[in-house]
Amino acid sequence: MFIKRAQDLRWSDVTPREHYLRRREFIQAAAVAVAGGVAGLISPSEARAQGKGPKLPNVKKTEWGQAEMLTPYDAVTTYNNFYELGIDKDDPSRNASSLKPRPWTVSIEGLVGKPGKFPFDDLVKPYQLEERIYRLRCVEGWSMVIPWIGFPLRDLLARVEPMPKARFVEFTTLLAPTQFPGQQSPVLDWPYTEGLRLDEAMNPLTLLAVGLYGEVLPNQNGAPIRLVVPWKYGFKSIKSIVRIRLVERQPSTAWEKSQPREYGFYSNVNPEVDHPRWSQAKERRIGEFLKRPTLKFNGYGDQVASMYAGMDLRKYY
Ligand SMILES: Nc1nc2c(c(=O)[nH]1)N[C@H]1C(S)=C(S)[C@@H](COP(=O)(O)O)O[C@H]1N2
Ligand SMILES: [Mo]
Repeated sequence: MFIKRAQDLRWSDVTPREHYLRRREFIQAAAVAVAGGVAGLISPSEARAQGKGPKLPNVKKTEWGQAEMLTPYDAVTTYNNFYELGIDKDDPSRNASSLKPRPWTVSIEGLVGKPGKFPFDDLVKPYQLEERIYRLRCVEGWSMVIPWIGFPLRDLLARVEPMPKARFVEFTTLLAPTQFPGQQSPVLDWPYTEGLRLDEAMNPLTLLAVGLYGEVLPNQNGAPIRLVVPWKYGFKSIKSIVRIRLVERQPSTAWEKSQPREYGFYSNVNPEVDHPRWSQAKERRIGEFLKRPTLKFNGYGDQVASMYAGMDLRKYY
């Protein structure tokens, strides 16, 4: 999101760096598209064979996204935003092995009847893993279609019994500068944090992902467990989660702290509300050449729009 600058730099100082980065990203995106083949995109039936890592057993197929063409595995796993592993798109895959996703513990705390520190396997064991093909729209103006594997966050929340006072959920990424070289520079106020309103967290679309393309989640995609909130800009889908806390007040988020005018708490995909520095009306689907129009709520309005009835989405961006 082009924020790799010292606090004291002025607008005029950073513009050339941004142009440079955007050009670089375009070139990288084009290279990824070529690597994915002429058409760039693949059908769900072609997709199963794509993964290269350990397979996840007993995954239930679902109807989600079956009509979509998928972004090739190589693009999904080499064109990433994961600032803990570096700020360029190819850094996370290059630096992926520095992250140790096992053993891993997720602490669930705050306003819940049954808090606990859950070793990864215990956390996941009760749930039937399912595959859901979701669109992911990055605030930078590109998008992908990814076959995620996971389970609804609401099932985990039900298990820990939220108290009536709980209104928001805060998520935190692992803080470990030895595993995450990016945390050795103050690019963001580490650890990365994100938040959802409780009804957003309980929405059936909101997924905790532990895999993609039939395999265990690659480190660069947020191993071992990350959020996927498909109607919001990609940065809400926080990676490598170690803490989930239920709270009464709206939590602050890493991007809001960094650039409050640019990145709000809600960050619903919305072509009608531009980013202060660029339009959000269109997007480039990685693997395609022409831009396509961006859909409100990333096309998931039927499932989520009612949560925002009566809210001014320009104010609550
Ligand atoms: N902890 C953490 N989570 C993160 C990020 C990050 O830098 N750190 N980047 C976000 C952004 S901007 C996007 S677009 C998505 C990208 O997910 P992907 O690499 O799996 O496609 O992850 C999001 N989650
Ligand atoms: Mo993003």
